Order: sequence, then C-alpha cells, then structure tokens
Amino acid sequence: MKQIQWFPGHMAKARRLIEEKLKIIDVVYEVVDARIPESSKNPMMNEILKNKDIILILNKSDLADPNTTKKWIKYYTEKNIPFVVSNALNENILDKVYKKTIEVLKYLHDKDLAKGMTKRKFKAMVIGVPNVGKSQFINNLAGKNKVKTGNIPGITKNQSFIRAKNNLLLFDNPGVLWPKFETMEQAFRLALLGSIKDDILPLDEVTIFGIEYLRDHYPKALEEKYNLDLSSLETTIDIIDEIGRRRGALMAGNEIDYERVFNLFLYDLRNGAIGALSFEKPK
Ligand SMILES: Nc1nc2c(ncn2[C@@H]2O[C@H](COP(=O)(O)OP(=O)(O)OP(=O)(O)O)[C@@H](O)[C@H]2O)c(=O)[nH]1
Ligand SMILES: [Mg+2]
Repeated sequence: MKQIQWFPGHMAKARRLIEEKLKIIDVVYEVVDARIPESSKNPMMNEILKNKDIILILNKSDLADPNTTKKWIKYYTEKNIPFVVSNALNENILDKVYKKTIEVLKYLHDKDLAKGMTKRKFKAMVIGVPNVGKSQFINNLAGKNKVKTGNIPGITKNQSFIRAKNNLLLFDNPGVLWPKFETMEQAFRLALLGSIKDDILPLDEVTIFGIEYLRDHYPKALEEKYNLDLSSLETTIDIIDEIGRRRGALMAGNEIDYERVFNLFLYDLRNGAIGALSFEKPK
C-alpha cells in the first residue's frame, strides 16, 4: 500500500498556533464531517489537546444519512464523548452548542457561582481538518458572516478571533491535516468529501472509490441520480462511461471526457446532490 506523506508548512504553523493559544482556552470545538466523523478526526490533535475539554461537532449533518447518524449518536453517547449534531449552514445551532458547553464546563460555571460571578466568557477554539465547516460554524454562532467560507480546502489561512453571542469567544483556525494517514481508505474518504486538495490524490482513483462505495451501499441513489441500470453495468469503468453518456460529458468522436465525469460526480457527491449519504459507520 502506498503511503501518502506530506505536511505543508502552513499546517505546521497552524499546529504551533493552536498549541500556543491552548493555555487561554476553556473548551475546544472539534468540527468533523458527520458523513465520516472518525476519518475526519485528526489523530495528532489528541496529543496536542491533552486534557482540554473537547466537544465534537458533527457538522454537515444535513448531508449525512440520518440512519447512520443515529448509529453515531449511539456510539458517542456510549463512549461518553460530548457531541452536538450540527447543520451550520441552515440551522440555528447556538442554543444547543451553548447548552452542551455549559454542561461540559459545569465545573468552571460552579466555581464562578461560588465566587459570586455569574456570566463567564467562555473561550473556545474551533479546530478540524480542512473544509468541514469550521468557519461556517463560527459564523452561525456569531449570528453573521464574520469569517470567510468556501467549498474547497484551505479557505482559512490565519487564526482569527470572533465574538459570538451568549458570552462565547471563538478562535477560528485553518484546517489541519497530519503527516501520515493511517490507511488509504481514510485518505480516500477525506479526498472524496473535499478535505484534501484535488491535486494530491488522483481524481480518477477518488472517483472510483466513491462510485464503488455508492454501488455497494447506496445503489438506488446512484441509479436514480444518473438514470442508470446497475445490473447491466459490469465494471466501475462501465458505470463511469454510462454517467458520462447520460450527462453528455463527451469529447470529439463521442469519447468519454473522463476529467469532466470525475469533476461532476465529485461535485454532486460533495454537495449532497446524490442524496444524504454517509461514508463511514461505527465499528
Ligand atoms: N450543507 C452544509 N454545508 C456546510 C455546512 N457547514 C459548512 N458548509 C459548507 O461547507 C463549505 C466549507 O465551509 P467552511 O466553513 O469554509 O469550512 P472550513 O472548515 O472553515 O474550511 P477551511 O478554512 O478551508 O479549513 C462551505 O461551502 C460551507 O458553506 C453544513 O452544516 N451543511
Ligand atoms: Mg475556514
């Protein structure tokens, strides 16, 4: 198995900044993609965050398969891991995030009360791999668009500090990956959902990974979206060719324009146009 190994300089810098800020932080919101919650967790963070209180934010839940999300809810509940299911794009998530924060930081809250103080400003740091919705999450809590978002990895370049409602202070961070992926499968899942830049893993392999996953787990959604009959398509390449023909992604001489098929398929998949689908289940 080929190992992908790279660690861009700006990510090493982001890691350093996270470590520096940690001292003054009460709680960390670790944003993950609800469609691949474990694969989009950065294992390097466990070591950096040590004993900090972490609340897992299962974001983009609107794009995830609700049945699989139920399984993840059970999984994290059983493991006693604090979490919030979040749709930072379309839902007002402030109340449930704040409620969970108070629950996790009850010891601080109680200490304040004992001292006769009432409202503490909770300082929270938002971390996660690229493109999971960290900045969108912050804008949601702030009630307006304070930081830039965008559906490609690497939008946030610097740390920034944002005042949200309910006495929350938030630190946005650039997305951080780690030097070595555990498995190729994890790398493919991250690439499939747009957390790894499209020029790092070959698009054809990412597309094949996605199509095979859908064929095995969501065949109906794949057939309906591209008007396919999977029983008549033998190989993955047959499926790709058929999508190309159905969508008119053709070059001169009616050859399939593969580049276009890969891009349109990945665009559809990342944006939920094939359906609300999950790409990882609890073990
Ligand atoms: N459907 C849906 N889209 C979301 C959600 N949260 C964020 N997005 C979209 O996902 C894309 C990435 O969001 P960002 O907030 O820029 O992600 P980020 O984690 O800050 O990314 P980097 O700064 O590049 O690390 C944007 O197009 C958002 O509009 C969500 O809950 N649901
Ligand atoms: Mg960002």
